[in-house]
Amino acid sequence: MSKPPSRSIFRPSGKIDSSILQADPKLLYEIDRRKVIRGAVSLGALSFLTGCNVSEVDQVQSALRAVSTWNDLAQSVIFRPNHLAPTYPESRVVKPPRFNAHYNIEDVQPVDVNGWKLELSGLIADKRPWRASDIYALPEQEMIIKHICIEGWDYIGQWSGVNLKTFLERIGADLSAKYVAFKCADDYTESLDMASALHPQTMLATKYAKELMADPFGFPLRLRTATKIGFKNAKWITALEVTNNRPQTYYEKEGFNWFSGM
Ligand SMILES: Nc1nc2c(c(=O)[nH]1)N[C@H]1C(S)=C(S)[C@@H](COP(=O)(O)O)O[C@H]1N2
Ligand SMILES: [Mo]
Repeated sequence: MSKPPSRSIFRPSGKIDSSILQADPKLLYEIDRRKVIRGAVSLGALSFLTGCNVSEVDQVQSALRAVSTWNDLAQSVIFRPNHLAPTYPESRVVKPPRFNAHYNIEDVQPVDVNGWKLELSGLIADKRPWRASDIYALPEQEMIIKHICIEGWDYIGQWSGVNLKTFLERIGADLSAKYVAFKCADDYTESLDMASALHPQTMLATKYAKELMADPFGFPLRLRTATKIGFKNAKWITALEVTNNRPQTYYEKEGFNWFSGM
């Protein structure tokens, strides 16, 4: 057996050198970000850890994918349910928010609030759908938090809306279920583990900087959580399901880690 070169898989900057492995950049990003194998990991060590020949890209990719799945479990184990993420002063709020979606802002389909409903399904006692006006009447919380997108940008935003735990209690959701899943007015889907859904800084947001949220930012209802990376924050929500069998999410199908805590 030829000995793999002892070059580090990390660049001097500490980032994984994806050119070495030619593996799926999203998986490498994920593993790098979560620092799962941070340290002086060499190609030799990687072949030892994964049990595969690092020159076989497919083998390395499937091993890394297994790391990402394992990472969901590890992240959920280390998640601290009442540990608060940093908040910021109002002077740092970016107005308007920075837009992102997996398509351009010109292609956002405006939501007609009169026809809009939040549909409920799954392990919920009261599945009556909600109109926006009824959601606006719920008690509000406000938080000024940082949104971090995996594309490498961030902004500080000021969000208000009903705390998700308060809402789940109100509809009689089974809080011992594993997941809360969302469908959106576009083709987007997302879901949260229940512990993150019940976190004090997770809300169904309706306002940005104290004003009703504008169309590109998720009008009339979006998720805002301080404990997850940008893409977990589903915009233009139309349906909420409480379930033990979560459907695959949009970015998960694209190869990103599902838990994506921060
Ligand atoms: N419905 C829907 N929600 C979505 C997306 C999307 O394409 N569709 N993009 C996600 C991504 S990748 C990011 S970074 C944030 C962007 O939120 P913002 O417009 O407030 O910056 O929305 C997330 N939620
Ligand atoms: Mo994102």
